[in-house]
Amino acid sequence: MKLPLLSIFACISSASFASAHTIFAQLTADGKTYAVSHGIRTPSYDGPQTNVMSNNMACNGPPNPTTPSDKIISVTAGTNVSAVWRHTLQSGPNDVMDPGHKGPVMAYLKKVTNAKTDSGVGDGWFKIQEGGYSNGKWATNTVIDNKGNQIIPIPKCIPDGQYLLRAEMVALHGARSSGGAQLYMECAQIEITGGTGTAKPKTYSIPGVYKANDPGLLIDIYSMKTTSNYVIPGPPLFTCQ
Ligand SMILES: [Cu+2]
Repeated sequence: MKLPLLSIFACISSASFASAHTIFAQLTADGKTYAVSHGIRTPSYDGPQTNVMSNNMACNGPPNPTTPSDKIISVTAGTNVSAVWRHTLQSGPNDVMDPGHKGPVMAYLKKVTNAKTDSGVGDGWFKIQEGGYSNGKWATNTVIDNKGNQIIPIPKCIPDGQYLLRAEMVALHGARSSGGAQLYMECAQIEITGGTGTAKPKTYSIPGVYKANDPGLLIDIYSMKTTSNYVIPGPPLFTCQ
């Protein structure tokens, strides 16, 4: 008698998670909030990537095919931008993601020649923002509480030019088994001005920054305590000196 009941419960709970994924839908930069999908390669389906070795780790893609954008958003170096996350492209600020989706939040930049056409796949990425777990609260829940806004400081010391801005949220509710982490990411096409260009960030490849068995991706979050230490996946955070 117990097995069918458990199966039914598993179906219901995974269905509720499936309906509660998320998309980096729009960008706020230099005080302006752009329209949904303006300058961002958004998918119509809000599903995750789960294979960290896939090229679709860079800027999303099948099974969540993205739509190209012919827009580039101008961003001033040394300011904060906000990646705005929504459950779907039609959702509002109170529907960001199921709060049961708990995990780290990160942002990366890649300098490119043409932000409209560069696939993002391969070397060139550096991490400019990250949040993990502190005092019992996950960075994803901070974004949800902040109406979907992921605040990302754009370094002052990098060179001007076109970049891809990759914002990412990771949900670890299924991460007890390898490949169970759900990674959500989209790439915005931006042009940075006002940078000093004094720094040359060390860069990394996507795919490549994550391994399926990274301690931050293969983890039972339900066994964690308020004081538990959590290791954010990916390369070290780049900061200006
Ligand atoms: Cu989900």
